[in-house]
Amino acid sequence: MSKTIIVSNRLPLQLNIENGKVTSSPSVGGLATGLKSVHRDSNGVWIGWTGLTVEETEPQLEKDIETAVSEQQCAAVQLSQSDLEGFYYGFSNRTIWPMFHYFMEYAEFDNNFWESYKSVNQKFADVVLENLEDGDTVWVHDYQLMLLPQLIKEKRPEVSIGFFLHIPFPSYEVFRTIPWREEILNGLLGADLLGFHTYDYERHFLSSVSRILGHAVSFNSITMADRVVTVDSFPMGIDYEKFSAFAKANKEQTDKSQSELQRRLYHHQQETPDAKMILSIDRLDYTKGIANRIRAFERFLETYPDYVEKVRLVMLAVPSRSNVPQYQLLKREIDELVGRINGKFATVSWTPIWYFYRSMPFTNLIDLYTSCDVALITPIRDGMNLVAKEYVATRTDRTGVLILSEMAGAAKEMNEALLINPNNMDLIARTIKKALEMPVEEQQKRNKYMQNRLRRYNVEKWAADFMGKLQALKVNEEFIRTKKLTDKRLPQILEQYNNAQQRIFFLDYDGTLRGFVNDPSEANPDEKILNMVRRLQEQPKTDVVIISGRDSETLGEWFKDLPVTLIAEHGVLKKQVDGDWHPTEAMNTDWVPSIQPVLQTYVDRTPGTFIEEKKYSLAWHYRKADPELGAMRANELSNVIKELSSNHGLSVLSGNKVIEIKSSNVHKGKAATNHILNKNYEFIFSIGDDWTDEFMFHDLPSSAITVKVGRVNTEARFYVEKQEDVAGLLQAFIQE
Ligand code: ADQ
Repeated sequence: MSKTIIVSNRLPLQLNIENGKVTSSPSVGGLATGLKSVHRDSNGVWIGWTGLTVEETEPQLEKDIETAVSEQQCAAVQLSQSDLEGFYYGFSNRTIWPMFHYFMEYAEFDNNFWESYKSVNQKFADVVLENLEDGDTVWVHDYQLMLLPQLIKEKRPEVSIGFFLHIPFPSYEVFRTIPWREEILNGLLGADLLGFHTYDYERHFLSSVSRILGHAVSFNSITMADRVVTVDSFPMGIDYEKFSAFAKANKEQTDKSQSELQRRLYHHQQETPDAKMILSIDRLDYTKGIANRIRAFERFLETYPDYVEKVRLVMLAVPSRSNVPQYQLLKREIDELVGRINGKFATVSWTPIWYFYRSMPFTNLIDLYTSCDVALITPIRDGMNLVAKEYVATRTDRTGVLILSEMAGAAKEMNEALLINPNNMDLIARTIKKALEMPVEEQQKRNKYMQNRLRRYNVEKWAADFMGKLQALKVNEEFIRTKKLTDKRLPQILEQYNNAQQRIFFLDYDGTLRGFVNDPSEANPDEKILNMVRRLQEQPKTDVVIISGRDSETLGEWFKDLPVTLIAEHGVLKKQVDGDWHPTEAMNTDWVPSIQPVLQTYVDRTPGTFIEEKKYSLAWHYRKADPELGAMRANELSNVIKELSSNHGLSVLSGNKVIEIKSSNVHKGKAATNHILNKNYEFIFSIGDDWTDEFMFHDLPSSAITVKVGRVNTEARFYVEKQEDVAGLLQAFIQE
């Protein structure tokens, strides 16, 4: 049975070694919960690091550790102390983490970190490949493993691979400054499906791919030479039922069963029934805006002194990455700030900030979530932020107010929260006041909306959605693969070719016979192409037609020495061997003077674009324009022309980085079928790469051998992976 392999930096387990005995228990993090069914039901394997370095592992315990790990359906990647330094504390957390969170000034570009990142990604790849069987699916998680998809794809191209990034993907302007940007993008593009928390991160990623690697991006798919990669957003949820059930149980517990923390919190509420508590929970990380939050709380107390002794900030900071210098600095800054503010405002009976710097058991988290009237979550940048969602989920009576930074991915889904800019202290101070004074009905109304959404789109749904999409892509990919023109299929086609009395080839030019170049005027055929076409034409009983969107002058000039038929401008003009150019239909060009100026305004506004004037059509080329601006303007232009064209009977064709306008009812399909009318071709072959060739594939008789260059959706019966494969294919029909 095929299984799913999940890969993340850390394994979802806790190893306990006591008196030489190793045991393991599953850990309960959000990701582990969400992926439980993917992991357990498919008999899957989770691959990652145990948390113990090679140096920390006593040799006599190695076997027991392996057994304990495999009991949790996991497999370990062995990391040394120096791997950890370079790969984890180094490249992951001193280069990628700050860059992707827009803390560029914290980022270090160190080649040793990069080398370590590469070699550890390779270690992960080795363990994945060892565990991989036919039909398996691989799901890779997060920024520590961005090279892994490619490392797996290279070795096992048929394996379906998903990747999810848990942190933001930064804007192109930031990402482009990373010295290893191409390698990182190529690493990620080994996946078939790439998931992000929000559409913005997805957009940033697509923009980087298109600008840095130059791949064609359309909507949410990236067309590479031989594959299509899909990109989508999947906002991660939480285990809603768990949080809400624990919160209910917390309310119902007796004095005895209460935790120490809960007792303290309760005591505080009893003593000062009017006082309110504001909660702040995060890992101690500079992205979380903890210092800003404390300062904003100070501003609040200064601006609204009536609240002194009436409000307390309960702040939990979980120790994190304390080996990284920036985190040590931050720790010091927070300690000092808390000390200063407590010193400034404290009274005999009141301290404004309760500060805990430690990890807490789950039940204590629930104690805090359920006891606090307001949650103040103000990251400077955050991929998603699950704490915000958890707080709302635990408010079983629907009271409580969430103040949330706009810069957290969660803000995109939690519009009913009080959204703030984490750098605006006055705004945060005002919002704290607003939250404290919000009527209960309003609190409940807002939380109701958010709870409904969180309950519906929980973490399991998130995982199922991602896997569902990956599965759908796999099925589609398998279907497409059935059309691949493999060496196995070719003999049958050659047999038809050999048995036929009359044969004809329709060959598209750009993207088919010739690869794309930036300047279309420099794409003239070289000797190799001319030779091949000549020799194909020389085969007995064989005709060759070059059928292209090019203008007749260019096509005529390029192929002037070859005895082939030429069809230019997408079927508008035809030139038989030794004949002149003639329109294939009665062509009308009355529309040109009114449409030309419209195109001109697009050239003026879009640097790098130009108009090509053909005999019966106009083309607007944007290959050299900024890819996103070009695509946007192309879309706009095509809508404008469609509106204008109804009186003229025009059609607008979107080709590869070109918009072509011409009279309707003329296209390659019509031209090709007219050409074979009343002739007795027993073998018809047509090949092309773009949308305009689909007319040929559609209109030619169903017995025709129609071949698409590239594996995107097509009406053709077959496809070849890339332009470079075309010569080899045509060569098969050339017999000495
Ligand atoms: P984090 O940066 O770790 O995650 P977050 O999403 O808030 O941030 O998740 C923290 C988790 O830790 C929560 O589930 C919370 O309950 C738990 N937690 C917090 N304090 C704790 C404590 N003291 N003891 C035990 N558990 C505690 C990264 C990205 C986020 C993204 C997540 C998930 O930075 O943006 O939301 O991954 O994709």
